[in-house]
Amino acid sequence: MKTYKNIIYTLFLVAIPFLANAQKKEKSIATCEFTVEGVCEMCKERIEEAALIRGVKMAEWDQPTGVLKAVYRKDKISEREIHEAIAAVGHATDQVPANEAAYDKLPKCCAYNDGVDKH
Ligand SMILES: [Cu+2]
Repeated sequence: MKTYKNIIYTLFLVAIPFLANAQKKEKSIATCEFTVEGVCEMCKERIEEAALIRGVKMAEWDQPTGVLKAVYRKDKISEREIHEAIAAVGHATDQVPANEAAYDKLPKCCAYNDGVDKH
């Protein structure tokens, strides 16, 4: 009977750090929403791919509204870094202007600054 109690006690002690860790992870999850310039399905793929840097769990860009929603670990990265990663591939966000060289390399249908119609 004593052994049994010891086992339970040991399991309990082992479980504490796991639970504490799980809670910490939970707290560090953040979501953000911001506007990203883009036009088409290709933009969507490019933007979402760029947004998925280390620490980003989920990124979804809504084509009609241009709003990007992201879920990320705020203990690993900041929202600003997501903006910068997207701007680096040529898509301006509401905080970071697009990298011009990358923008110039975008396919014509994605050149959101050059008066393309949304399609
Ligand atoms: Cu495009």
